[in-house]
Amino acid sequence: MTTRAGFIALIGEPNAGKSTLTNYMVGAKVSIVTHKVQTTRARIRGVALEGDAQLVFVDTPGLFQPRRRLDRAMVAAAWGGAADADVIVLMVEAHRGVTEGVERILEGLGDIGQGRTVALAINKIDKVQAEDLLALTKDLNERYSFAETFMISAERGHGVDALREWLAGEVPEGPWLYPEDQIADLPMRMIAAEITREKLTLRLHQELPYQLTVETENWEERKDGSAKIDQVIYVVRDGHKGIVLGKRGETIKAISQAARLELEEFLDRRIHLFLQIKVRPNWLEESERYSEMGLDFKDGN
Ligand SMILES: Nc1nc2c(ncn2[C@@H]2O[C@H](COP(=O)(O)OP(=O)(O)OP(=O)(O)O)[C@@H](O)[C@H]2O)c(=O)[nH]1
Ligand SMILES: [Mg+2]
Repeated sequence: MTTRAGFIALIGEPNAGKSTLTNYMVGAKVSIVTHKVQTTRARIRGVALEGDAQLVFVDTPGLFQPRRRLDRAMVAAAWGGAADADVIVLMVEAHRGVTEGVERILEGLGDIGQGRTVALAINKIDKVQAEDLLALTKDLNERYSFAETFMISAERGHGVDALREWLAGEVPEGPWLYPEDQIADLPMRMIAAEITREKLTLRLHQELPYQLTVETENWEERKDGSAKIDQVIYVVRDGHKGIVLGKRGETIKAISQAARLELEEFLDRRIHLFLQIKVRPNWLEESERYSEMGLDFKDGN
């Protein structure tokens, strides 16, 4: 049997639906999703099978104009993911069309896309009318020479099978890159930290989600089959600590419970989750925080 395998980088503006598509392709939640921009911070690989092909989807942070060190490291990670991939899929939101952000990404693709297969996936088609889609497809294809255009709804799974089948034919012949039963290559402690960060992002407002990070500090397997997980939430200000705690600790309690339930479902066992909040005014400038997130600190220079 000739097998095929390759990396498929999903790139696009923040919120385009890259993580939603990754999860749909994998058939499990390997990357966190929120309605807020800049949810994904590092490259997350999720594995899917299509016939004899193993498709390794590389979910990347959204591409935007970076201001802080963290932003720059995220954007560098996204372009790095594209540069290492066999196929690049640019995801554009159907209802937003060609924004300035999309224009900038098309410029970037002028270099990175050279000699690589680049496809266009117009996502969230459930939000627009068919005639708008045709106009957008035409417009984007006049601006860049995409190998193929797909119209999809990553959330509902519309058009996704056609994309997966096409990708299976595009990745090179070769042995599979991961064992057959592996769905992600993120360490469990990192997935666990991401789940907690998702719950924090969903519950907290304004800048706060962007100014915190979560790390799994300790993971203890217990004899009864359960696991005890200790995590630290780093925030930059005392005031933020108060907000994360909430009145009488209600906010952190709700976050902890939501994260624990999802972890239990993911791991199919009982979890004891302990969250601690630490005020660390400078964590956004600490290289160790970046390596914990899977980012290159130097990229932020
Ligand atoms: N209506 C609709 N919403 C979608 C679709 N795909 C994704 N979404 C929503 O769009 C939002 C952003 O989705 P994500 O998958 O987190 O987007 P992302 O591109 O990974 O975002 P970043 O990680 O911030 O770059 C979430 O609220 C999703 O539920 C879709 O096909 N239709
Ligand atoms: Mg994402």
